[in-house]
Amino acid sequence: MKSLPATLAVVAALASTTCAHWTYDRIIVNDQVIGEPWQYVRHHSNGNNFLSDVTSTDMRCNIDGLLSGVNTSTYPVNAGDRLGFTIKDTFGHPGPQQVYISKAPADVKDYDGSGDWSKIYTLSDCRAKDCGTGDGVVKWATYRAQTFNFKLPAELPAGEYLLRAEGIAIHAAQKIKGAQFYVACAQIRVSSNGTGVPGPTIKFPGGYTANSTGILIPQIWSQITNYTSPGPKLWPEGTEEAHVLDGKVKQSD
Ligand SMILES: *[C@@H]1O[C@H](CO)[C@@H](O)[C@H](O)[C@H]1NC(C)=O
Ligand SMILES: *[C@@H]1O[C@H](CO)[C@@H](O)[C@H](O)[C@H]1NC(C)=O
Ligand SMILES: *[C@@H]1O[C@H](CO)[C@@H](O)[C@H](O)[C@H]1NC(C)=O
Ligand SMILES: *[C@@H]1O[C@H](CO)[C@@H](O)[C@H](O)[C@H]1NC(C)=O
Ligand SMILES: [Cu+2]
Repeated sequence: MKSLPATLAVVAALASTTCAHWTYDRIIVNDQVIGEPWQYVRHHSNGNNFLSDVTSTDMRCNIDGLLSGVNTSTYPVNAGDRLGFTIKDTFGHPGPQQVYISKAPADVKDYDGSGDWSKIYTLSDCRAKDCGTGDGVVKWATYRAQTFNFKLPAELPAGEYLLRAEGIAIHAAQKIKGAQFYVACAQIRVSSNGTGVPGPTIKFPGGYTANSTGILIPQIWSQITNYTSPGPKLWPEGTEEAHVLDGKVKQSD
């Protein structure tokens, strides 16, 4: 430990505490934090705890997240809007942030997330100047994030959707089931003239395995020099992973 650079030592210390856990309880629309906690995000019963079994249906919207849709409101947005989530309390472990979307066949309140999911956002390693340089190991753009924003693709067709935030902590990912998944689903009603076909898609469970790239990582997390996130390619085709946190929110009301 003593020989580690100071910044790495801080990250290492944080990785070993249990107060570093989180969940997602509100959405952000065009920089405005919307509503009350759990008003538009399905209130799961897992608190700030993580999931580790990628074969469980809990991977969709967390524990009890498939039941709580009836008690969750659906927020109207436009395709192309800037969306985001608030992180309760802090993204306190090393790893990426991802967002998936899945269209409900009818009212999203009743949707069990068993359909197709496409990935529309990944925030991964940090390549900005303020992440430091030097030893080449991965630094995380998610480090201590409390909010993050991304674009809802303009090509997304109109309809009701589950919008699934997924943070992955990799500090114990050298073992099977060591990766930690922090998951919550918002309900949105999308107005759009878009005619895109989201894909490639995966299912939850099914799309991830315990030994997928980015989930089982043989090397110790603090020494990896690159990171490949699990899941399908980002949609729309050609979308690149983000490497800089966009945590902007308006401070008014
Ligand atoms: C939904 O809300 C009703 C009324 O408050 C409550 O009785 C019920 O248990 C809730 N259901 C879930 C799944 O949270
Ligand atoms: C759809 O197209 C109409 C007509 O061009 C436009 O008025 C409307 O704002 C568009 N809706 C969205 C959500 O982009
Ligand atoms: C990945 O895990 C599955 C099931 O746990 C196993 O069947 C498969 O052989 C593993 N693949 C590799 C490359 O280790
Ligand atoms: C780093 O890249 C290599 C080559 O593409 C890949 O095999 C390996 O899984 C990556 N490491 C991580 C931690 O994603
Ligand atoms: Cu932890």
